[in-house]
Amino acid sequence: MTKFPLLEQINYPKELRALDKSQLYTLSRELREYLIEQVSKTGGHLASNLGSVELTIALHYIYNTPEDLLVWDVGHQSYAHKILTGRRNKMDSLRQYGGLAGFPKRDESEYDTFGVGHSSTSISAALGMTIANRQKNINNKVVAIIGDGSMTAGLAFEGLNNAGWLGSDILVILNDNEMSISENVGAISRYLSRILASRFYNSVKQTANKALSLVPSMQKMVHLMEEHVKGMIMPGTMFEELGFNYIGPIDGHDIEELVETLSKVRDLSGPQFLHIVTKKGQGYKLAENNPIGYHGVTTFNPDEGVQKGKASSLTYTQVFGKWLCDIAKIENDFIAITPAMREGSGMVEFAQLYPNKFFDVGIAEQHAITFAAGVATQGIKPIVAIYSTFLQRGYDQLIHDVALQDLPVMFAIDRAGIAGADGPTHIGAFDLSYLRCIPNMQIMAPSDENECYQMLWTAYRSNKPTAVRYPRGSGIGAAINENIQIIEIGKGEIVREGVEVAILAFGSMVEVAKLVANEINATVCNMRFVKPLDQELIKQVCKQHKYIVTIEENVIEGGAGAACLEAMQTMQINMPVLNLGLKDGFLEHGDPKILLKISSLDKDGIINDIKNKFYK
Ligand SMILES: Cc1ncc(C[n+]2csc(CCOP(=O)(O)OP(=O)(O)O)c2C)c(N)n1
Repeated sequence: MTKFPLLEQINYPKELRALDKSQLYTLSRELREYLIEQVSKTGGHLASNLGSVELTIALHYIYNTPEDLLVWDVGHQSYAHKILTGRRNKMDSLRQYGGLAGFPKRDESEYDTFGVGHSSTSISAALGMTIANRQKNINNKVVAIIGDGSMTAGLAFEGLNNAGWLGSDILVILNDNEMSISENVGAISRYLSRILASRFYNSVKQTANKALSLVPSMQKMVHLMEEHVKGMIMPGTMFEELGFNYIGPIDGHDIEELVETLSKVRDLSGPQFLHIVTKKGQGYKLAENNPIGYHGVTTFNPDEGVQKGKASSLTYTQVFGKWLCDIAKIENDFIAITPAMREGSGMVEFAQLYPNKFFDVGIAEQHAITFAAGVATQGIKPIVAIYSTFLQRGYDQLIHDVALQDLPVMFAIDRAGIAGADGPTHIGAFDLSYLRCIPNMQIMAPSDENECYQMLWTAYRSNKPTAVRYPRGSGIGAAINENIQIIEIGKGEIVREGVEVAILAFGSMVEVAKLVANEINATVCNMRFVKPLDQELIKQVCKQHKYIVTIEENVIEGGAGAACLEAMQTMQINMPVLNLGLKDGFLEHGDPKILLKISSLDKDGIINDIKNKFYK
C-alpha cells in the first residue's frame, strides 16, 4: 500500500486540476510528507519548500500552467512545483550530478519559466514576460512568487516600480514567513510585520462593512474615513501607492482560502499584489522550531532530524568567523557587513558577541558595498563578507564606489570556486577575472586555512580595497596560528622544487599542484596574490624551467593564469605555457569532486593535460 495514493495520481497539473477542491487538503498532506522523505535522502532546501506546499498546489490548480507563467523567486522553494510538473519520480536525483537541479531551470521543464538561484529577480522577469506576450497578443497570466527576504532587495523594488507604472496585468505574490535565511531584517520587513499585525483591523473592517451595507451614504463616508485611517494604521497601502491592488494578508496554509482568492485575483486586470502568510518549515515540527537550521540540509533521518556531525577541522567559513571574533578582541575601528548571509558566512558567533559591530543589511549586495564605502570614508574599516557569486550583484559599486576612490574596504569572499550541489548560480567561477581588471584592487587566494587567517589580517591591515577569496568547505586542515603574520603584499613562494615544469598555483589549487608535482617532479609556486602578481617570482621560475603551468579554481578567461601570461609578455618572456582552470562554460550542479574531475582539475586530469601539452 503506497503512502501517497493521491499524490501518485498526479503527474502533471492537468491531473491536479481534475481533482475536487475537497481533495486538495489530502494532497497537501501527502506532498508535504513526500517532500520530507525525499529531501532527507538527497539534502537540499527544506523549510522554504514545506512553507509553500499549499501555495504551489493552489497556483497550479487555478492557473493554466504552463501557458500561464509562474515565476519563482530564488527557486529554493520550487520542489513541490517540480513534483507536480512531471518530475516526482526524479526527486531522488535532486542536486546530484546529472539529476534534477535544486532550482527552476528552463531546459529542465517547460513549467520552469525562468532560471534562478539568486534572489529578487521574479518581478522584473515576470513583467518582461507580460510585456512580451502582450506584444504577441497572447493573453496568458503571469505570476511572480517572492519571499519577504527577497523583497528586501532593490531589484525587487525596481520591478515593482516599473510594473506599477506600466499598469500591466501581473500578479505578485508575497510569501511572507518573516524569515530570510535568518530572521528577516530591515524597515521593509518591519513594515510587513505591521501589515500582519493589522489583520485585526481588516477583520473589524469586514464586520463593520456588513453592518453598514444597508445605509449607502454612511458607507461612503466611512470609506473616506477608512482611506485616511488605512494610511495611518493599515500599511498595505504602500503597495497601492505604487500602483498595485493590495490583497491580504491571507493564510498561505489555508488551501481553500488560497484557491478561492486566487480564482478571483486571476481575473482582475492591472498589477495585483497578494500578501500571504506562511510558516517556514510548516508541518515538520523540527523545521518549524528551527527554520534557520532547516533552510538547507544535508541528508538526515526524518524521525531524528538533522544531526550535527563533528567536523575534524575548521571550514574556511569558520576560519573567517573565528578571525572576526579574534580581531574584535583587539581592534575597535571596524564593522562587519553581510547581505543576509549571517549563517553561510560564519558570522553567528560574532553577531551574538558584537551586535553593535554586525550589520545584516538584507539581500542587498549593491547597498552592502556602497554602505561599506561610506563607512570607509570615515576611517572605520568595513569588512564585507560575501559569496563570490553574490558579489557579482555589486560590481558597479565595487568599481565606482570602492576602487575608484581607493577606499580600504575589505572583502571576505566565500564560495569562490566550485560550490557543488547548488549549481551554476552559486559556483564562484568568475571573481578572479572580474576583480583582477579593477584598478587599486588587491586580491589574495589562500592555499590553506592558516594562510587564509593570516591573509585576512593582511587585508585588514592594508589600506587599499582588498579581497581574500576562499573556497567552500575545508582545505588541508592546517592549524590556525593565532600569532599575526602579515604577508608581504604581492609576494608568493616556492613550495616545492622540481625540474622542467613549474606550476604557478593559486589558492585551493596549490595542494593538488603539489600532488601532481610529486609525480612528475615539478616545481610548485604558491602565488598567494592574483593582484599584485609576484612578477619577480615568475621571472625567476621562467628562467629555471622549460614549461610553465598555471592553475586556478576560476575560469581560465581573464583569470590568474591570464595575469601570468600578461606579466610574461610585459617582461618579454616567451616560453610554452599551459593555463588550467574552469572551462569556458557553466558547470552543472553536483558533487564538487565530480565537478573538479570533469574540469580536469583533479590530480590525474592535470597530469594528463601537462603530458599532452608538453610531452607528446
Ligand atoms: C542575490 C542573492 N543573495 C543571497 C542569496 C541567498 N539566499 C537564498 S534564499 C535566501 C533567503 C530568502 O528569503 P525569502 O525570500 O523570504 O524566502 P524563504 O526562504 O523565507 O522562503 C537568501 C538570502 C541569494 N539566493 N541571492
